[in-house]
Amino acid sequence: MRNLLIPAALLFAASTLYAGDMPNFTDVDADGDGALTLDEASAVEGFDFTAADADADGSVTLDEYMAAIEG
Ligand SMILES: [Ca+2]
Ligand SMILES: [Ca+2]
Repeated sequence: MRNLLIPAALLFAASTLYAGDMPNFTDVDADGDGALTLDEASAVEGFDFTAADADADGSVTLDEYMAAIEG
């Protein structure tokens, strides 16, 4: 029973990600400085930091985050 519950939870998490249900920028920005570091962004499962960082300055702004999660 326990072994069946874990994959079900993972499947559910994956399906919500594909539905575009990403966390709010302010929730991910742990220190509230208005930009996401690689560490902060790594808390978002399935988020491609390098792809989202459009100007490659090592941080993801709100604009870059929104563009990334909206595809
Ligand atoms: Ca931050
Ligand atoms: Ca950037």
